[in-house]
Amino acid sequence: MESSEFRPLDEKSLVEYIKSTPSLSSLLGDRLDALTIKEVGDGNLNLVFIVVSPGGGSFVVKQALPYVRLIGESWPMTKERAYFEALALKEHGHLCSDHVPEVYHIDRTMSLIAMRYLEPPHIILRKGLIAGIIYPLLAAHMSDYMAKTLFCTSLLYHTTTDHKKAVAKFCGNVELCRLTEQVIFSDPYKVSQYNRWTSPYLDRDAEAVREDNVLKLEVAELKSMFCERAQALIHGDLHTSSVMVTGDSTQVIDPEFAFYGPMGFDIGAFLGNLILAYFAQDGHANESSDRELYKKWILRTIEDTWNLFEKKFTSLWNDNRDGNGEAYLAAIYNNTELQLLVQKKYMKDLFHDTLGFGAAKMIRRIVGVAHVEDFESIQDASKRAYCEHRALEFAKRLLKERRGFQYINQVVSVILEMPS
Ligand code: ADP
Ligand code: SR1
Ligand code: MG
Repeated sequence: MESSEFRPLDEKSLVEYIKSTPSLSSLLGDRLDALTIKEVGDGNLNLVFIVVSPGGGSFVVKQALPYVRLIGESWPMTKERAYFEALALKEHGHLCSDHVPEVYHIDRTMSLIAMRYLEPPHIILRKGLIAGIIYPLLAAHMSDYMAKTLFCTSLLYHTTTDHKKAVAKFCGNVELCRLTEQVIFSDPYKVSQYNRWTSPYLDRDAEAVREDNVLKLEVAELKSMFCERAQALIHGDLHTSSVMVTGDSTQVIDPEFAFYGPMGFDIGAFLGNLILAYFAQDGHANESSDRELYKKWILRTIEDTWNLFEKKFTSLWNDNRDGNGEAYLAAIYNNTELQLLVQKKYMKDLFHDTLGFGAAKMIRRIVGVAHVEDFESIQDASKRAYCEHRALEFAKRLLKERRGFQYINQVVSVILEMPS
């Protein structure tokens, strides 16, 4: 049942909402009088309530407010984002149900989604990376998620007619795309009221970003690709706080920025955030752990994620060569040599897009509006600035020199070579 008008919920009014919504109350049995409800939203944008009934039923309710929570009501933002998040969760869940929480209920008027509660020991991956926890299946799971969702929403799998229809469905998420355009591709490269950095240590670094013509040329190319290339249905915000994990489960949440965009934006977001986690480790090292082994695991995960992604994506391509995909018609790309050439070029371009977007995502987290806990949790400002400076220097180099890399292990070698 849809509500007739929007109203922001709190822990009390949510109980009434659940009682009047059979698709939700039926998940909780008949003990609606004794629900435990807690607002746990620690993201930048929305309210998130965990609902648990004494009988054991549970779900999460996520509601979008008409502004950016991180900043407040002075930064209005469409609450329609909840509708696009629900659409993307459903579409990606259909393609990769192992790694996307099930959606139980959508109320477009209330800008609200109810979904599976990813119960403890699930935690946000970024927090696990800060705590130094190893996730042996992370690369396998994330490469699976990205290969399936990106391949199966691209023209390698769909007809151009189906693709255009799907693109049109997500065009309405324009405000969220414009937010990304601003905070990733524009603000870090100019003076903006929202930018911040670890001052005074990084004052010169922030200024250098604003004065770097080569960097500005490169970021313009990425911005244009982000705005113009409807390559696949991307998550749109695939950083390490959009992934919840245990030792054997990996779940991707929070695709409210989803739209048809460049695949490299998702892969780059994930890898770029792992690289941020790597550079933050020196700030988390202490007497009990120097984090050296953990740093090695992060680098291996970066390599494995790309290599497994490439393998799974190309094998989906090979398996579906005679399917509906219209990007490379079988009648034209009709011999093995040509097919290999085409595939090699596609994957090379995707790799370079990935590195470019990954680098841009790193830069925005150091000199832009929304920072990451990996660095923010380093109390000593000079130590934090040291870690951020190295990450920023690496990201600038990656953005400028990305086309020179052929393999992911070469990227890792440059990370290891960064001066202390
Ligand atoms: P935002 O859109 O504001 O970034 P998120 O979707 O990232 O919000 O959710 C904020 C927090 O709520 C997450 O960091 C996580 O702790 C919690 N959360 C979100 N979805 C779930 C879920 N399905 N199960 C358990 N916790 C969740
Ligand atoms: C105001 S920028 C807020 C950021 O939080 C979201 O998670 C996105 O990354 C967005 O860029
Ligand atoms: Mg989030």
